[in-house]
Amino acid sequence: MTGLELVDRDDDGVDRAFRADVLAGLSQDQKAIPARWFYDELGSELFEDITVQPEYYPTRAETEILDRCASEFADAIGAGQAVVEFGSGSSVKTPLLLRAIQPAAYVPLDISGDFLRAAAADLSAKFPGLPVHPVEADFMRRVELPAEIGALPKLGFFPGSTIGNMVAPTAVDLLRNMGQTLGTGSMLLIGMDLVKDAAILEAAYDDAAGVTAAFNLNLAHRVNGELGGTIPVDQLRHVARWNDDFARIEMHLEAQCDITFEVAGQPLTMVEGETIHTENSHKFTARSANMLLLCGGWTPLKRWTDTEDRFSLILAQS
Ligand code: AVI
Repeated sequence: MTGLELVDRDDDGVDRAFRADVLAGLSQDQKAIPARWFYDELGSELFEDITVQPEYYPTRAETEILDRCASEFADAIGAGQAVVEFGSGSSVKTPLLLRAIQPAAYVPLDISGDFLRAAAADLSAKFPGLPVHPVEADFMRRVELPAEIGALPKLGFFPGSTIGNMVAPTAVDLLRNMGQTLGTGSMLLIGMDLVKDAAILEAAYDDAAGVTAAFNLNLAHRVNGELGGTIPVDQLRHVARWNDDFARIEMHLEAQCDITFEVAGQPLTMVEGETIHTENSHKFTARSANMLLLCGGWTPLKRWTDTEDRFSLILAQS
């Protein structure tokens, strides 16, 4: 998710939005950097690696649902839909859905042209007769869909529980924008990870192989590499903790001693134990998921979970 084509860079090639987010976030009492900045090339590779770690169950659980409940998806959704995927499809999940429901067209939507073209080519090869219309756009906003799919019924597909990485107002805005993009009467199939034992959740975000730690620390390396930062990365440690009040896993980078550094010429300090908050991953109950969807203008129709009740896929209508 490098988003090369839509990036606004200054004369030195620095991504202006990245610098603004990092400088604003590091000047707060609780230092923070938005999670969207994890996904440079290395961060995207590390994320792919996270999804196959034994402790990280969401990808396997969601894939299991798509595989096991294929005929139920077909019954609930019906054939002939234009499937609009928010974020380019991964190699496994999207084909499972497309095979299950036999759509009339597939529209991958992503801010990164590179990811988009790769996903579109991959899907075209797997489904030779299926019209594929990639759209390069920021799916957090309302998007104009290709004219070719204008007359078709629409199914939005938003797997992975990426909605969980947003605080409630942002999630509601996104759901409302998805409704506007897809139109009244359209459907949405959305992945939402479930609340469970804190130990299972914390392990999923702090795997024994250290891949999630590397993913988190890569953000500090990225700040150093792209914003002339001098963060002593080896003095930060990855922390993943369950916040029960907000039903979310939080990832932080914690200073192991007092440190001073610069970012884009700005002097900064952290005392021992102070953290940079880098990600929220909200977990849902059936009720809280329904509530969020309703706030976003979607009526839940049906819900599937994996055999161990770890993850849910919800079908909703606008
Ligand atoms: C992309 N997103 C749904 C992942 C999650 O589980 O919240 C990101 C992630 N962060 C650490 N591990 C995975």
